[in-house]
Amino acid sequence: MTETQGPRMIPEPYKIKMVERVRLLPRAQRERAIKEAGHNTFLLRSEDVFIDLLTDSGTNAMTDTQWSAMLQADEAYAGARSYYRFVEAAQEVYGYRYVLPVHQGRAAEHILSQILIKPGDIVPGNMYFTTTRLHQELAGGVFVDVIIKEAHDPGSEHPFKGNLDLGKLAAAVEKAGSHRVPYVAVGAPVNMAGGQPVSMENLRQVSAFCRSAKIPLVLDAARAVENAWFIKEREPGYADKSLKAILREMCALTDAAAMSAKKDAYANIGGFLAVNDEGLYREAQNLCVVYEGLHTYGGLSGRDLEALARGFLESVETDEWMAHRIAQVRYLWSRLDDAYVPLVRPCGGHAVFLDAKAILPHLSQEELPAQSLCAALYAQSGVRAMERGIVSAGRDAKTGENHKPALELVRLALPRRVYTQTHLDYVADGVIETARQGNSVPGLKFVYEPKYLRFFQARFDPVVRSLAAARR
Ligand code: PM9
Repeated sequence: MTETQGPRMIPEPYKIKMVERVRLLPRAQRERAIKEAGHNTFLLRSEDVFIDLLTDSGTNAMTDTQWSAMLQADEAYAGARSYYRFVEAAQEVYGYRYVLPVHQGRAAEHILSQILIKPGDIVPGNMYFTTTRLHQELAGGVFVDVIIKEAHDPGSEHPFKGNLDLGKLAAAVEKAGSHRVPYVAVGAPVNMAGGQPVSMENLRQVSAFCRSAKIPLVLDAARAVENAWFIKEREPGYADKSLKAILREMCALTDAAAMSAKKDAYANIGGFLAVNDEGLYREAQNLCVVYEGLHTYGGLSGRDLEALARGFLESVETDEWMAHRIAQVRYLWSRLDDAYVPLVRPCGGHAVFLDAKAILPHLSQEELPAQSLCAALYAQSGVRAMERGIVSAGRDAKTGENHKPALELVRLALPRRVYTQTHLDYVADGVIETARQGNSVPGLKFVYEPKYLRFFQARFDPVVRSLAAARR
């Protein structure tokens, strides 16, 4: 499907061999469940969720070939055949020289940050990601956002809203001094901006800048195949190239990658840290045994390594998987757009993002509109979504003040190969109805706020407003 053809669905390039029962609780039970979960969708039991769009991370349905590869796993502690298959597949698909398995993306971020960042360093990047920024901060660094301004505007139709602003990047490096910039981080696509892609042209310019400043460029490769799809679709000169070739071209412009393989690789767990520099690889291998396990399994079983190895190869063996995935996300996006639900535009790769500020204009950002909308959507429909606004943004590490992101979003992330068009129609109806009743949705306030990555475990209570305040 091309963009100009609109939201028509294309048939699934697979058929279903095994199913898992889901059930829709009655409304009164859903209201009780979300209250018991402290109005945080992360704290719901999954059996109480009808359609689970919390995340596309590790929630994918694997192919029969991935499952059968798992049976052939070598579970040796050291030097397992499965390890070599994993490394060779990752090298073939992503092209980096050295690949270190880790249990998931944040483990790669942890090891990389511990090795490269020294207290007082800055790390420029295209919009923060929760776990990435935290590991940079725990290592003593400060994240500096250098994404283009359009990324902070949900209504901007810029085709590559994930792009880095070269001017902002150069200014940040100039201000800190290049010796205080251990690396530049590029997420492609940018999760927190709405799954918005980075163009090859921009990657090329950023890469040239980093190489001339002798600063390594590190790719967050979690959904890089999705980014390759957008380059193919939107950037002149790429329409006839395979996703595999585009992905390799993207990676070749960077020096290393932190990878959460729970997304593009259609697996349930896993990740890697990939680098071209041998010295960095040796240091990473060494920290791996401290935090993850031996460098030939990195916290993963042989079964996981096998599923991942197949997953890497299958993610780019045909463009059909991605064509269908993007069509599904666009279908849901278009149904909501047709009903005038405020959304992040244009439609991104892995999820549909609702503009909670616009849907609940009666709430101030301190009343946590996106968190409130997530809770209301679950109560209305049994659909689980994720807050991506002020709660996710957390507090400034130095001042303790809340970060106040311009984007206050609810994310409906689509697990790969899990839900059907009928499920998406149900979700659309639930969102439309929740948005329609928007002004009756109460705000929320923290009653428990953990120190790190608060969105995962925080608890909330509804804000009770006086009648006079509600009328204002
Ligand atoms: N992303 C997501 O739902 C998992 C939970 S939310 C923290 O979007 C990027 C771009 C990600 C990501 C996880 C990680 C961390 C790094 N980069 O969850 O540790 O989207 O495997 O990866 C989630 P892990």
